[in-house]
Amino acid sequence: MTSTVTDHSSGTHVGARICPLCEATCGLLFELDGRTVVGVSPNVDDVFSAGHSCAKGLGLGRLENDPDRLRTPLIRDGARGEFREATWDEAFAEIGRRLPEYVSNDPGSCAVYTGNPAAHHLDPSLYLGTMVAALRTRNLYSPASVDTLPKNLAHMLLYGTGLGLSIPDIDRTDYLLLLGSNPLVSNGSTITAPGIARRLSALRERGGTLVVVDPARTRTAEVSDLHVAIRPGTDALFLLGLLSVIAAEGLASLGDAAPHVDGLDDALSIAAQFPPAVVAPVCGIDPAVIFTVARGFAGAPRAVANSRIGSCMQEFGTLANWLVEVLTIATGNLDRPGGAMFPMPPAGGQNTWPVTKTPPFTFARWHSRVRSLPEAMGELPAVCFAEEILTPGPGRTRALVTIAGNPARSLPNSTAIEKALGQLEFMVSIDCYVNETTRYADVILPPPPLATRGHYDIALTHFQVRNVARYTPPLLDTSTDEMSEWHILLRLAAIASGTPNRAVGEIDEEVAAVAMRRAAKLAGCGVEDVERESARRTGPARLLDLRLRSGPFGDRFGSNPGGLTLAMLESTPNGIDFGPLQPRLPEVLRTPNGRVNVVPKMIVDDIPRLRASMERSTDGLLLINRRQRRGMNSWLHNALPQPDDGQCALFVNPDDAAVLSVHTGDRVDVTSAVSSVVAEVRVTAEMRPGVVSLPHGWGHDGSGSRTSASAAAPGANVNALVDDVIVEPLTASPIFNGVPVTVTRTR
Ligand SMILES: Nc1nc2c(c(=O)[nH]1)N[C@H]1C(S)=C(S)[C@@H](COP(=O)(O)OP(=O)(O)OC[C@H]3O[C@@H](n4cnc5c(=O)[nH]c(N)nc54)[C@H](O)[C@@H]3O)O[C@H]1N2
Ligand SMILES: Nc1nc2c(c(=O)[nH]1)N[C@H]1C(S)=C(S)[C@@H](COP(=O)(O)OP(=O)(O)OC[C@H]3O[C@@H](n4cnc5c(=O)[nH]c(N)nc54)[C@H](O)[C@@H]3O)O[C@H]1N2
Ligand code: SF4
Ligand SMILES: [Mo]
Repeated sequence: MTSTVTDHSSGTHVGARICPLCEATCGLLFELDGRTVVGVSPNVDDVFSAGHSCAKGLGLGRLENDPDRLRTPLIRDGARGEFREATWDEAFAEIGRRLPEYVSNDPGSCAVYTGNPAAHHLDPSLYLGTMVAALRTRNLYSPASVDTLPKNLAHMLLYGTGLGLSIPDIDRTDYLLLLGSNPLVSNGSTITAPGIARRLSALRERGGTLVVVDPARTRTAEVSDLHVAIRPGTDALFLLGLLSVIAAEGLASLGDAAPHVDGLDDALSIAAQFPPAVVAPVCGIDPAVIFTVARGFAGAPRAVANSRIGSCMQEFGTLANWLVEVLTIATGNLDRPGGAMFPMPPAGGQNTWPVTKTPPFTFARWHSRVRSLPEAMGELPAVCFAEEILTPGPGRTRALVTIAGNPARSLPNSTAIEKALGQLEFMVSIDCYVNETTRYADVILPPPPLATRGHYDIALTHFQVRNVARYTPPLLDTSTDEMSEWHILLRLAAIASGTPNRAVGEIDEEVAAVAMRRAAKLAGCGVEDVERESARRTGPARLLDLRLRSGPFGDRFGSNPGGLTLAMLESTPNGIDFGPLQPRLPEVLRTPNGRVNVVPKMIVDDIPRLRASMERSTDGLLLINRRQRRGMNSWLHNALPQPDDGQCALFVNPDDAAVLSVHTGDRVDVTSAVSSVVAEVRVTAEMRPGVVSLPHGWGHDGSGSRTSASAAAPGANVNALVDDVIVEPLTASPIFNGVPVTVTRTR
């Protein structure tokens, strides 16, 4: 099927659409009958995903057509009143009446929480900043600090930017060491590689090796050559063990990166203090495994290590993520095909923009009010969210705007989060459901149908395993009762600025003027050239066009004929492939001296804490998390059929089940230092002994939500158990992988 066709005979129409749900960014085809999505199929012609998709993407029609989905703004009547449907004008009038106080009288008292889908969509990616500036607040939160922050910090210290991550070149490697990730379920994270299962089988078919380090025998572990069932939270020790072998056996070599790297010997002498015989018992594995992996990794022609959420959101997350890079660097695998490489995001990014002065170190530039926890990349750690609302005093958060987020289920200590949401004086949510979070809002503004939006995943192009540019244009205009998210954000900005009647188009011109000046500078041309070239566009399409044309493949507004423009992508909805990743050292580095310092003091200073942890008792159960194929964090459970009731069960190893005298189907209380939840047991050898697991994003209970299907099978909310006080100290990230718990049969 071609990507954009109109079938006049039946009145239906098919158009290309990049899936906005996960990091794989698959190309799909939407079949529309009028404004209704009647079919979704994989786009076999997409240059990147080549026909890959999954049940979630193919279920987008169900999501769009879910009867529980909001299509009209809602306003809460009175303090504890019910929601009522409202017009857009009424909704903005209510916001206009109540929001400005938190900007003009008490700046900073309105916080903003931006959820995961906002990171995928163009409108919030390009216009959120305008609204935040108008709100005059630094109280910004997002899942970044419950998802990737330890990895971002390690990369910031080593390579100079938090988003410019090194990516495993999985299509060309011979040895992939994967820690704390289950891509056969998640479809990959901080690696954008649609059809990752196929890519991993290709690795093994060409004689390569896949090693999976995970306390659970996941689907990915099942297809690996070696599964290392590590004890949660011990990845840093395991990695030090590998490096100690590499040091002792003289296997280290910087390869072509040598001229740009300092401090490797210091890193290796640290590692030498953690030989396999010392670390293996704490990791709960055989020391021989560490020798095997170290020799295999160092001996492979091309090898790369990669870590994700299991080794980020844990007690030693920053150390572990730093060591992943050190291992890759120490074996000569940084910045070479088959190793760890830096993508070239076509719409530009911190590591493509030229260095004019020392780049800012975007960490700990300010601190939170209550606990003095450090800012990271412009945001406060999400573990501050509840206390900033609940703790009295000047600067208290009194109002909140949420965009595409469900902090009541995504953030640790949900009891405190919900208490805090309940104490807000005013709350606006831009969201398509009344869920565990938005039920506390005073006004809810629904986003328009997917088919009305253009899609280009700006953030994820930083993580692509090939340099690819794809844009799928809107397939429909917004109808009179719908509003695009950029309009919503700019209307909120106008209200927050005290000019509620200002036209959205006027604010957009102001935003674009700044973007045009920047684009002109990047492209090395005059602003008049940029203005002339982008005269016919407005909104997100104009801002994206400016970024593409001034980006690394761009046409520079005419001075690089044949270069990339949005118009080019509009006429090629299957995308343009610029080929495999290319070496980028040293131009990619944004560290103060333009070099890689392998032993950043901030991280190395954390080693004594790691060493001290080795003395602790390893008795007791540790809770970890898992993802599910039909879920996307907390929000697909209502619209997509879920496989079975038991999918939310607490997974327990048979040995532990025997000690606890529990069986599959029993109900148990799972209790942490913070709270307790009830879950059903599933006894399975998937878990290593001493480790139990629950999925996150469940707990669709309590009153006030309007998600009828998921309320019928609510599941247990794992974040009720996760601590927001005991955190990973460098980044203040929650430790949801490795929560000490007790499990007892429910009475
Ligand atoms: N189907 C589906 N896909 C998704 C999502 C979803 O909810 N559902 N969410 C999306 C999002 S937002 C993200 S960020 C990505 C995340 O993508 P991934 O990082 O691949 O996420 P998980 O599948 O949770 O895999 C984490 C793994 O870490 C393991 N683990 C737990 N503790 C430890 C530990 O201490 N050490 C080690 N080595 N491993 C540990 C767990 O057993 C689990 O298998 O997935 C995305 N894709
Ligand atoms: N214990 C534990 N906690 C975790 C994790 C874990 O593994 N374990 N994973 C963490 C991770 S990696 C992440 S990313 C976070 C996710 O944290 P959140 O982003 O807070 O949670 P989501 O469930 O993704 O919520 C998405 C929200 O966006 C709404 N939405 C969907 N599409 C749109 C849209 O187009 N526009 C608007 N305006 N709204 C939309 C949905 O209705 C839903 O309310 O959870 C984190 N929390
Ligand atoms: S793998 Fe991810 S991007 Fe692809 S169809 Fe599924 S949810 Fe969408
Ligand atoms: Mo995430």
